Amino acid sequence: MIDKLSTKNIITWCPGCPNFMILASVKKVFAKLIDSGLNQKDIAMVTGIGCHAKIFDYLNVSGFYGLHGRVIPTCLGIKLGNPNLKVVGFAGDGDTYAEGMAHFIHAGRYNADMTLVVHDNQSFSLTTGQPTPTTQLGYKSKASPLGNFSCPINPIKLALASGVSFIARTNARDISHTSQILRAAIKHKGFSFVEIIQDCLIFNKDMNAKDKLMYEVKENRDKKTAEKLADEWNYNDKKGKIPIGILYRVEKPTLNENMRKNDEEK
Ligand SMILES: Cc1ncc(C[n+]2csc(CCOP(=O)(O)OP(=O)(O)O)c2C)c(N)n1
Ligand code: SF4
Repeated sequence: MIDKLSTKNIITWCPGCPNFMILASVKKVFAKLIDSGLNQKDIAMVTGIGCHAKIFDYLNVSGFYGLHGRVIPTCLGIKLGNPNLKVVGFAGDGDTYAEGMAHFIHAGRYNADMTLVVHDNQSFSLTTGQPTPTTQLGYKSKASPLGNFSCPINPIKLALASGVSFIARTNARDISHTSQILRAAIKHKGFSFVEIIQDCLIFNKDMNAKDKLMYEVKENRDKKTAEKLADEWNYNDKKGKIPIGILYRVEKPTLNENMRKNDEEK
């Protein structure tokens, strides 16, 4: 099955880039879903623009190679147009938390049944390493020669505040754990957000190699515990612990269910 998900396109990620591991995890999950009865044609993928987005060229899945910052609204449009599709968006941290930030917040409120996978390398890598909203203070690049002046945001806390119903974090290098979490995210009824910590081997290398800080948590359904887990790492340094796994999950009506209900009540 995995072979049917591959394309003949030449992969242009830098050798050793953890995006290769993310691609392997996604193929594993899609292959399992298809083996258990999902039609390959019923998966729709959306990407932004960035190194992460090249995954579109390497996966034999229908979809939309979208605009930078617009992964979420594109996914939403596809889901509203055909609620039977499994819609999965792949975005960068620059993509999601800079130009796409408003969409991320509203996605939590809407709770459409779709999945957002953020390849977080704390850098705008395709455009040669400018700081993104998750880049650490002081990071020097061509675009920030005096060092980054702004504190990073914490996307897990933001997702909690926005009402996201499934929030998870994984390590790109751990294919087995990442594919397990992605599978749970895709099966979740509602908006699922998976942040994949993905080192960039070329830009913002100071933030790489955090594997030793990471530890797996059991699926958590308690909001207060989720807030504590979110606070354990601030994206600004390589201190503290970095919890990975399903950090928060709650069941609530999806956008399509709410729309149907309002329609029936008319
Ligand atoms: C609407 C729009 N804004 C900005 C750009 C320029 N742009 C293309 S890729 C990119 C950086 C991507 O960074 P990120 O989303 O973090 O992904 P990465 O390359 O790190 O995977 C930017 C700013 C664009 N192509 N289109
Ligand atoms: S620039 Fe960074 S994120 Fe992009 S392919 Fe190379 S290693 Fe991967």
